Amino acid sequence: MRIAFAQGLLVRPGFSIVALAVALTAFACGGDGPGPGPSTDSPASGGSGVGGNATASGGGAPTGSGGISTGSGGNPPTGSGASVGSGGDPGSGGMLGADEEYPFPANAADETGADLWLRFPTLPIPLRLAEYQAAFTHVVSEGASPTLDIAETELVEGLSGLTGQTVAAAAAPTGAGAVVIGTLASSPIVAGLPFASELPALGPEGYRVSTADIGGQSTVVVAANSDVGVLYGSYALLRHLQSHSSLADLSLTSSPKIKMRLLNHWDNLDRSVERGYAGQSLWNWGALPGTISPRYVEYARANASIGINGTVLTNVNADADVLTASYLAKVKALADVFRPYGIKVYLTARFSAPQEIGGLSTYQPSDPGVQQWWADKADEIYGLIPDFGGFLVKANSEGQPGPQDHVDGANMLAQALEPHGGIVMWRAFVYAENSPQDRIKQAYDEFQPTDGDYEANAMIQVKNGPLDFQPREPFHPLFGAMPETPLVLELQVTKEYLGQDTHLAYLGSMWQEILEADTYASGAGSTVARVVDGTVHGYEHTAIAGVANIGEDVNWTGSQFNQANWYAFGRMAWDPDISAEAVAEEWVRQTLSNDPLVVGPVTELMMASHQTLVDYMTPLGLVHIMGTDHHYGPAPWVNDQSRAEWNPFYYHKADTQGIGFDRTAAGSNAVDQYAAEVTQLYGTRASTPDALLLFFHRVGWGETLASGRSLWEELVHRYSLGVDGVGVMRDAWASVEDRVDGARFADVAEFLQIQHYEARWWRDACLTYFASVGGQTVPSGYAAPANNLSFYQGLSCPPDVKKPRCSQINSGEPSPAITP
Ligand code: GCW
Repeated sequence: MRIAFAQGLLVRPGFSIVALAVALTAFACGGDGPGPGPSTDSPASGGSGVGGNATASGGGAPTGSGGISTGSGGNPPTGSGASVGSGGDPGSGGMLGADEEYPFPANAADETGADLWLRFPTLPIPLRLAEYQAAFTHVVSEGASPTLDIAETELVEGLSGLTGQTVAAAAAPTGAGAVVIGTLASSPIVAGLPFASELPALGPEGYRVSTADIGGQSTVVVAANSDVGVLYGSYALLRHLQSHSSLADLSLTSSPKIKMRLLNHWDNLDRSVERGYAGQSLWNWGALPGTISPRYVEYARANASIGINGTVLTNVNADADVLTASYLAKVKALADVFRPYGIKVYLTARFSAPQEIGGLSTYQPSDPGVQQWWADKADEIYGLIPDFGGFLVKANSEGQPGPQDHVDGANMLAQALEPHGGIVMWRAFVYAENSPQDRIKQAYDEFQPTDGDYEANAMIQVKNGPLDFQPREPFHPLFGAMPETPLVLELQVTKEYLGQDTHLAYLGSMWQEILEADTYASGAGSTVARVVDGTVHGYEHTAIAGVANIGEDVNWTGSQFNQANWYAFGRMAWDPDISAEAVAEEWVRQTLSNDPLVVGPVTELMMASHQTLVDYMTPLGLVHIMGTDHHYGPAPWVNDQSRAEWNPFYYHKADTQGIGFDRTAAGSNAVDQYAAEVTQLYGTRASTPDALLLFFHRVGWGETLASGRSLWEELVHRYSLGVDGVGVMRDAWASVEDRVDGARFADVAEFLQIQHYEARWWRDACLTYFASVGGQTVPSGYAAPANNLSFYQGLSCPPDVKKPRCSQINSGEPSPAITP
């Protein structure tokens, strides 16, 4: 147990110091890995974690994404310079951090966040600084290409910043302090390294960064098989140094486990962004191709630094115009900017384009004219962009046009792209307009029977869960169910249902839950990660996509902490086995500070944040109870939408008896879409983790849960934990005041204040509603809701995206919700 960040804590009025100390103690422990049981009382507990391998042996032991531990445990920070090191980055090797005392930063200059994690301030700790100054004096790039030039420039600038001395490019190593970069083919020095014969096994994008004796001098070498591998290795070296890590035994060796690591922009041609909360689209179509914004380069650079190697520029709710000649010239201009960073461009293909912009009378794939139109279009695109990645398609879904048959549609596009090496990614996000079938079953029912019917360069893109990017869902049953068809895992980086720009929710822990979930497709251990990286079924093509949260805002993502989700997506796409916590710590070190009194509390608050949000929004497996259309605030009562499955009521069905959606054999039997082990786990009330309880089961208000509380009491408890959890996050953030710059500190503090009010809004709106339909009252020991149900039902705050959206609920003290 460590309570390091309690020091210097700012305690808000109305929040008792005893409660705070208890909360912080709970917050700082729980780092022993998998939590044994389903529920604890700490706001930050991992008790509700679903746990990737919870299905193993039927025990349902939650892995507890919220169970947090920063540091190796043996080195409690005392404020006098102890290090907070994680177990290290499996992809980069070595412990992060330094053991020196960090000085209190005197008036850190205000930052906007525009630099993201690519910040290179001179080290404030003298021993490590001296180590770096001796190790890095010049950069030698053996070989010449736009990509190697970028790597060289990044190292020259990054190393100059970190060392506070001029590190220059040089033609050859001269004396001590050279960094040599190159490929086996471009660099005689690399080709002559003792480990040169091991490099080919690292593949086209892998790298090895280590120290070698060159001409009698110990030299850092960044070696790879391709120029982009050198670029990735250069960023890995900088990341290591930005974390103030030792150069002793330097060895950073890594190759990506997933081949295509893509951002999906839902950006429209008018520069609006669907589910975007960071301003307008970066792509200034009106000014392209003539004007290249410097931000295109910055964007490419940020993506390359975390291993993203492709970007779908346009919304899946597609506009055919992007396929016209004038837009393709603009797309080419972007592709030219991104290429040296190893990033390929993809487009969304509107299925009716042959009719809309091609003048044909139909767009059905059986028509030879339509087939020819797409083949010609592919030729035209590749004539401009020889390394074009391919098409992403949303068809027959939410009003988008499509073929009569998914297989015919996907295969027609695949055939058009095939001669050029392109890929089609066909989305499985479909649900019928008028179907009595449980919505979450429909994608599986439609796609699973088509397994094996697709061309080799067609992939099916599947959201992480069967519903729609909820704060928590089980994994999608298509994972593991399509052995002959490569599946793309689609994650949503933009937090459509998770507080959007304003609420702090680190998604790494949620993604880790999904990636670790066991499909049992080929026995135990067939996790979603192993399906997606091709191990389980031997997929030739492998891909992962993240719906981008990026826009024109100065800080790129609408909030400082949403940057961490972009970062985590890239790092986990490269290595789906990396721990979310290691990624969070890396991000904090690069973005905020290496001071243990920042790294510890901020990493911990990030790791607690997702579970906290789930608790105050949708605990115990509730889903989709957000306001209609904007999906921002609570609206569990809505039941007047034209399509049944657009109503929150559809998902919880609360009445006088109980709450929850029965998806067992007695209900919709959605559980049957999983492998037998998972069907058994989730189909059985007793083995279903509380975290997914109401997703799979209908439960009576008075039924007792593992905690010993009734369902109603547990609901009250979870909602209350969530509110108080935000209070703990605020206190953790308050503890870093003056240790990070004032501007970013204030940005985050302000959003956390809003989040605290809005967590209470969620709690009180949901509890007053469920209490009214269920005939329940809030038990003693918990704060009474601030207002009555009609107050909450009468609010109409969003979709106004100015902050705060809902000033009516911003008053008083939201905590404690669990009263002393
Ligand atoms: O979650 C829903 C969103 C839509 C989105 C759709 C999809 C692009 O609310 O805005 O449309 O998912 O993924 O296609």
